[in-house]
Amino acid sequence: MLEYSMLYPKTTESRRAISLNGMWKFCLDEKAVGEQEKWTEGIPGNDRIPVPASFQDFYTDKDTREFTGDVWYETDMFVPGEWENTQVQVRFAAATHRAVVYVNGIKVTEHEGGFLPFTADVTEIVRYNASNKVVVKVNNELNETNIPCGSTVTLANGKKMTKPYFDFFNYSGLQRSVHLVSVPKESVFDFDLTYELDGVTNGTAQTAKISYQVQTNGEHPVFLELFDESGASVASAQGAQGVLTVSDAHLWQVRNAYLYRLVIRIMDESLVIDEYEQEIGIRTVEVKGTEILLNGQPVYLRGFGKHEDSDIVGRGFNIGVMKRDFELMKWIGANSFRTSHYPYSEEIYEMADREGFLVIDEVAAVGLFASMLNFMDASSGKTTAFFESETIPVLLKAHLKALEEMITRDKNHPCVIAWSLLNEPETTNEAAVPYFKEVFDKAHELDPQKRPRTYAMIMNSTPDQCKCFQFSDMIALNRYYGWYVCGGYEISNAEAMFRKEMDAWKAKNLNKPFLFTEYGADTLGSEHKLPSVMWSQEYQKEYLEMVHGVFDSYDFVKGEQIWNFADFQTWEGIMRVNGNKKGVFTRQRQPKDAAYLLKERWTNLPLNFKAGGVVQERRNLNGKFS
Ligand code: BDP
Repeated sequence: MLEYSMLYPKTTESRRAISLNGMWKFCLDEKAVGEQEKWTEGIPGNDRIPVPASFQDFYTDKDTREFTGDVWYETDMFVPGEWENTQVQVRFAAATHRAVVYVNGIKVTEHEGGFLPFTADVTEIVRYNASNKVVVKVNNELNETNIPCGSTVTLANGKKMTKPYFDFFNYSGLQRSVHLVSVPKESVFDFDLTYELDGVTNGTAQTAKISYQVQTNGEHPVFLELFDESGASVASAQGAQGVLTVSDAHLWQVRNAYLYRLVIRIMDESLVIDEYEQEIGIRTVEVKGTEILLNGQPVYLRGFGKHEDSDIVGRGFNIGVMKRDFELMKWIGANSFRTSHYPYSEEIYEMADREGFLVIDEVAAVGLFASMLNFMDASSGKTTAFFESETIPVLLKAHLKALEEMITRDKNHPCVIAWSLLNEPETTNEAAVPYFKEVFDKAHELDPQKRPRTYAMIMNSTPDQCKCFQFSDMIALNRYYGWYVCGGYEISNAEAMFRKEMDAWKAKNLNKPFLFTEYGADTLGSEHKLPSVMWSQEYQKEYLEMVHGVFDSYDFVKGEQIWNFADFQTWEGIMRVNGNKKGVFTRQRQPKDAAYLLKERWTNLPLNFKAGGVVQERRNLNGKFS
């Protein structure tokens, strides 16, 4: 069990949450002297930087952008006097990739892993009704013992540099919100919900049973109450575990969400000791044969692999960009996305709950293939014996901990319909098998709803080579036939190879749904060419017509999430033109030509496309239809 609650900070009758977002003091620790020079009590200089944000893209010099090592942040926080006798915490929604936190010069916590929340209990350390100093040392080095994997090298000039085994810029810092929190001494720590529906018709269930379990740190009784969208109370229950029964329940549906408000209270007679509330959606999710079922109805996923990435703030949570992204996803007819390649900011899941998007929630286990060009290398047969390395046990420990943090944080979001436990690991070697077993078993054990588990499979994880696909409840393929393999005028060969692989999967008769979690072609928003060449907007469309035709030929393919929603920053190199350009939208969130082609297809595909294993009569949805 985790030492800290993963519940999102909220102000309620018993709780207080004060945002510490804003301008923080900031400095780089170029000589790694911070502790020695007592920066723990206050950092040098007078530079200020926004939190939340990645620190990299504000500055005009390259050494700062590429800085690898420790960076320090500092702010002052006023702790109200009336908070004495409560638990006082500082809560970081993320610190990438690891952090040590000091309050008034005293170390209060440290955390490894850059995309999940952690909390420092500062009850005994803070001065009440007074100002207190928070100092955070954040380190952004990459290694093979933490996720995401990569390495850190030292250049001839003595400066350090990261070499990610993944294709996105190593943005870092305090990229998500920070809160000062007061929670009663006796409080709600965690809760689980599972759903059972009876008599489902047209988005309602005659009866919905919500089995719950609430974890508190005290003995007082627990009460639950559920309110509908009009504010009416529709169910209540007493006890730390039990069942809430809702009659004529509105179901949470794809792009048609209905959210109930769950209020959990710990009571002492008529006195509220603690109160926590969260919006929840009533829905079930399961995989049956080759179907993905939501509320028992088959769904076909259409959408994106995304990134948290935008101009200036990098991977920093940007509420405006979040809004724009959801509007674009709605415009284009998407209904889902994968949080490639790390769990996203909590606000994004709240928005997906509200907008009815289906989310495949991915832990940051990317780069488990020791290559900076794994997308190329895997296509050419390179192997790196990754899972044979002696550091694997340490990596596995970090991976399992991140998994526990992610599932605990996200399990009550209706939008989360599946867990992605790795992205593009090297699975051509038996050594991967025991590692996978631990990770997949752990996810099952941690998730009260037992949602489907998957991992995104790299090009050389083919039916004859891959040793691990049996672990997935849904097979998720990342495929680049027509881009890394046989691009341009060779696209007809690409299609033949793609179909050959799909035929081999079909022959295996796995009786599981298949998803494409990645496919795409780099495209420069500036380039047009008739006839097409690779990188032109025309080629991106021709490529999509080819892959859509392949998808539509196989009735077990139950979803398509194109790579990528928008262009995004990567490390620099000959394979990338100021970033990865596979976006359907530019980094500034404007459409490329392919966006209109996708809109035409996705707004016409029925939600239950291919339901019942029948390839339905296909209209011209821009694939090559037979
Ligand atoms: C896959 C990765 C993804 C890359 C993509 C690409 O999962 O992170 O950005 O390919 O090459 O290898 O564009």
